[in-house]
Amino acid sequence: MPPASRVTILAGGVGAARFLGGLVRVVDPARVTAICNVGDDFAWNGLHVSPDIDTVIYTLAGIEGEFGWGLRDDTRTVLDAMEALGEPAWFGVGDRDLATHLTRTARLAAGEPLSAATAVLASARGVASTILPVTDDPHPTMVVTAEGELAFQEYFVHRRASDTVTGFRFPGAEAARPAPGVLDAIAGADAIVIAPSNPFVSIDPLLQVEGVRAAIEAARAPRVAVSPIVGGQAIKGPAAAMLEALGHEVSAFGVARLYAGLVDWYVLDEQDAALAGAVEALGMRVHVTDTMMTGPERRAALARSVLSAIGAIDA
Ligand code: FO1
Repeated sequence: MPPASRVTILAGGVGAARFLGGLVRVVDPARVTAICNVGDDFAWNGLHVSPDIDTVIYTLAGIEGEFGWGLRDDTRTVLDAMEALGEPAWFGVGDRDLATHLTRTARLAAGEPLSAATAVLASARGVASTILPVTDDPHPTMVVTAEGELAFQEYFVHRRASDTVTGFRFPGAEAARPAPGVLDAIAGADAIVIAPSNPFVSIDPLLQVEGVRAAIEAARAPRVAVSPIVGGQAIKGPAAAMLEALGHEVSAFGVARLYAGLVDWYVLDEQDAALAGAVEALGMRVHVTDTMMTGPERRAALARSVLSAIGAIDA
């Protein structure tokens, strides 16, 4: 690829982190910018936890936990001790992960914006890519369910995504401004990738921040989305259940419809090759490839395949 190529990726949780892990094996990591969702952020015992940012940093540093989040081989001495004190322990913060949350919270308390604290944490882990929160402002995702409105981690971790979802609310969206570097990373990119992330709770919160959707629409670079749904099922998480509950087709096509007008290309897994015509009819070009990211080689192969399809690297 030309040495100057810059790739900007809209990132949610584990799926995005895995794609990024492959991406930095095929392009210069320093030319990669991840714009991360902060809708999952929450206060854990007074500490500011940014799960999607940390998942991306840990994965790029090669130290992510066995389920894709948290730190590998982390211990839970503090969590166990808190549980013994009668405190809730449904959110599994490990001992070494705690260091990240303490550092972030201290920096925020000292007046640094989240983007600055994130840069410090990424650099300390040896991550050469630019990791940006989409906004420095509070921008939580609220999940609307039959049981009422739930903060994202309450819905996802505490209640194990068991409630039927009827919608989402982003109470911070109107006031949220893009973090420094976000709009430039979109405007200056040579390729823009929407990661195989949940369209409702990972990608939509990014698009809700003022100027982000417009910047993508105006971008000169090819824009590509990778389907997070394969064979009618989410690779990870509640995306398929959300599609169904909200009345969308539970398929890669159902997600493609949400991105119509926003991307030039859509990437389908080989299992979903039969959907290519329907997706093309939405006005997107289709690339069919193996999107299962079960190891470092397959992740790199997917990134290479996607970037070469859209002409951002030589095949
Ligand atoms: N996900 C879980 O399913 N259970 C947990 O106990 C949990 C703890 C946790 C701690 C730190 C962190 O950065 C992420 C954590 N996650 C956990 C993942 C988190 O809920 C993410 O929001 C989701 O993976 C969606 O991206």
